[in-house]
Amino acid sequence: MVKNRECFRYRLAAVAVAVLLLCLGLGHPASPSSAGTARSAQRLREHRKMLWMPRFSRDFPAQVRPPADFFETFFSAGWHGRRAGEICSHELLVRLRGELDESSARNFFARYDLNVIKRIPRIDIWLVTGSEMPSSVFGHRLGQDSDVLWFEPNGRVHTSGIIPDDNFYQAQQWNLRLIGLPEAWVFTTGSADPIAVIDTGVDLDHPDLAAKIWINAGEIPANGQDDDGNGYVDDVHGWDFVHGDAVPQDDNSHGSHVAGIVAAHTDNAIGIAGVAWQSSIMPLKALNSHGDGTWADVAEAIIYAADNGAHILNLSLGGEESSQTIEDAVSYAHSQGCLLMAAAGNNEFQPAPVEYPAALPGVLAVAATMEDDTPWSYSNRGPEIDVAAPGVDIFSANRSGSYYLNSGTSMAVPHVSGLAALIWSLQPTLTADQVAHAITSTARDVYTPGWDQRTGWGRIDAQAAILHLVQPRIDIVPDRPSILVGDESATLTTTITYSQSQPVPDGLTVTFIVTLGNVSPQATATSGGQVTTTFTSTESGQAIITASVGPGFQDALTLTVTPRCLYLPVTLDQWSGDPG
Ligand SMILES: [Ca+2]
Ligand SMILES: [Ca+2]
Ligand SMILES: [Ca+2]
Ligand SMILES: [Ca+2]
Repeated sequence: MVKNRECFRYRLAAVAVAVLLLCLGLGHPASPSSAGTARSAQRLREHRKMLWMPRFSRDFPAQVRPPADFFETFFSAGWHGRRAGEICSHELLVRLRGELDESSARNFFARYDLNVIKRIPRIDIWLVTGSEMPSSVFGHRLGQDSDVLWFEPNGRVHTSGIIPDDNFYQAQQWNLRLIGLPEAWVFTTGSADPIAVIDTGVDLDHPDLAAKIWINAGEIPANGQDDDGNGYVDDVHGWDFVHGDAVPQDDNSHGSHVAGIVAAHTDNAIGIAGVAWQSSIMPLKALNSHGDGTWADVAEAIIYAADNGAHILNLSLGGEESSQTIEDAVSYAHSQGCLLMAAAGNNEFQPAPVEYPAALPGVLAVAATMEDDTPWSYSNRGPEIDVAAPGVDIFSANRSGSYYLNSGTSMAVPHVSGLAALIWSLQPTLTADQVAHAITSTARDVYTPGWDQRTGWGRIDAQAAILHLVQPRIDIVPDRPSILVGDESATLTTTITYSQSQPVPDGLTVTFIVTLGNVSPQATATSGGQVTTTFTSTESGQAIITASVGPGFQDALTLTVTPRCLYLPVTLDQWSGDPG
């Protein structure tokens, strides 16, 4: 009985496919190739869609066979062409008509010089590989084999969001992905406002930093005059408080590493990506070539930053004892609307208390966490800790124009500084305390539940921080009543709007989850904030479809899929009268 019903369903599917193919005009030979890229891509999309249907069966009418140029188009546009990055070039996923055991399947695929990599359990799909790039001739042969139900190239999937092209980004910068920056960068990559890096200086000639160094517009370089009257002669690129000159060149590497994390030249095809792409770096050298400095120099650097247009002060430094001078400098910068963040400290004898200035009120104290969000064992702890950020094996700039790995709470701080810059670029009217709150209140709780003295409110989460700022609203609406019959499809329109007045950015990724049936797992919103997707199901039941742009920002709808023919069981309980 069940089998018959399956057959009936397949026949229905066959008719539906035939109608669809005829509607699309795919049953006819393709017109001579003047096919431009767009048309090619369109055909590829159609073909990919068709691949999911059981249309290579012998039982199907001749007109639903693939058009003559099907495989040629498929392999040239989809396999060898510009979408190559989306496809595992030597791998196919194949569904066979019958269920074969492993050795029979190996024999079957050997006829096509394909080796079995594995079978995906439950859904009976084989992952196979060929030593040679399959050609259109090959594809045609495989497609014509009546034992093959369908096949498709093994595709690649990736996280959503903006992927910068810097060549070390994918291999080395796990830290940026971990804190949700690709998703945050869709909304903002920052503004040009400077971030003060109070440190050992910055490599002013580094290929990933040189173009990012702050320029003091009011100062004429090298004329021996304090043109802008700020008390510093020729301070075009900040100041070196250690040597008392206008060249805050890094002679240690620590400052370049920190500067690279916060705002390296990003998406420039070289080196690394930074957290805040657009921000400029105000290098203020207050630490010498050994990484040591004095409270006097640090305090003066803080005041310089506050007076010369920096609202974010990165202090990847600390001392065990406080000083009135540093407290006064911090208070002054705070009164000028600055947000200061500092390193908790790296003491090998743990537990060790939070260092200064991180331990001061009005300074965000940053602890370091590992790739798995556990606290770094050397990271200082205490009641002053506000947040944590990645700080171990961080890849960033070296002073000689190169790059290196470094670890410490110093490396954690610039992640937070960069996030502050992203937040402020979206909402410039926020106060420093509001920016700090946006960071701490959206941090991901790690280590022990709730605030804890090793990770504070948790590891920073740029995606969550930006989404909470923007407060997107998501509405998912079907194009038809909520009941689908048989294999009917529904078009779902998802609209994203902001409570803020900003337009929805290009490239915002909407993720779909279904409890039954199919819908493409991700789609990218157009600049109008809309995404259209198609829902289909070959099974009956209730499908809950959730559209989300990030944790907590989602909408769901329910569709009911019913069989096309209902089999109503009829039971004769009793028989009365004469059957006559
Ligand atoms: Ca000056
Ligand atoms: Ca000058
Ligand atoms: Ca770069
Ligand atoms: Ca915690």
